[in-house]
Amino acid sequence: MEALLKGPARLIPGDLAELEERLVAADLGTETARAICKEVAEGVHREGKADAEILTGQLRNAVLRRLSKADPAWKTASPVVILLVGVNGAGKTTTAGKLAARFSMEGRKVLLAAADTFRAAAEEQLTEWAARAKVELVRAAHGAAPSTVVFDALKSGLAHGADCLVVDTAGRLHNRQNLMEELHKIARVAEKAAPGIPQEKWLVLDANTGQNGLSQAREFNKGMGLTGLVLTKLDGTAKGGIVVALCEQLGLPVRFLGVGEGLEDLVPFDPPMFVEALIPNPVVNV
Ligand SMILES: Nc1nc2c(ncn2[C@@H]2O[C@H](COP(=O)(O)OP(=O)(O)OP(=O)(O)O)[C@@H](O)[C@H]2O)c(=O)[nH]1
Ligand SMILES: [Mg+2]
Repeated sequence: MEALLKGPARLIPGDLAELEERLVAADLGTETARAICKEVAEGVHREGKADAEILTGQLRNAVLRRLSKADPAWKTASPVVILLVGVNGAGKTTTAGKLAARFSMEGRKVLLAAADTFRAAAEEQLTEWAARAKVELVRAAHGAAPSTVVFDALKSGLAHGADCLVVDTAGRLHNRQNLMEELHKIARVAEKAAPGIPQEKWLVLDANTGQNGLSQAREFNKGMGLTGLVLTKLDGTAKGGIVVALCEQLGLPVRFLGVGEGLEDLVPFDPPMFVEALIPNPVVNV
């Protein structure tokens, strides 16, 4: 912010252009970046002056306003079923393991369902996560229909008092009709086992995907009606701004952020904390 401000007490068009450039570089997308800059300029105008602190404050407010409010209803549903979907390698299996560990620590009886029956290695991977998270796992014979695994998991899980089912699915491209249909089938079959299930359909997105993540989210949302997002690999990118663009353009709540490969590297999305991390305090020269 200090570096951005050329004049000591006011914001000039050059400053705004540079701010916009930086927001775009942080992956907020041109549309969102432009709208935020406009709001910041108006805010600074209202304040009557522009120093780094005022600018930071205005910028934080403009971003915070765009971050969707999380709706905590899913936390209290019992049993709650969470379906994790997304493109290949986004971090679904890792997130399923981390979620299972977290929910189990919170005192829930968690069951993991290996509905990625496409690759044998996928079930192995989830089996390892189940062991790490110390939760039960339901898997089927390799090649079984994913919906069968979910149905079995629901039947046996509910019979044994599980109250939280996390479903890992195979990676798929949002434009593959038959693969999207498979997700519908999982949801339909689940609903047969217990009405109103699955309550949650979360798209797992690699934060490094950049603006392409937006179109992925749009397509998945159109195809199956998402209820939330999980952004992964935020530990390896300085481009967390994609979260802002996603919230603004899709209006979907971000549920969790993946910040590493370990069991505990998953944090609930907290808008004010996120904004502080995205826009740090200005350096005060003494
Ligand atoms: N640094 C970092 N790596 C992550 C994170 N989440 C997942 N990964 C890594 O990303 C890679 C892919 O993760 P998976 O969980 O296998 O992804 P997936 O979506 O299940 O992949 P497919 O099942 O093949 O579609 C693995 O090497 C993970 O360790 C994260 O938050 N941070
Ligand atoms: Mg996987």
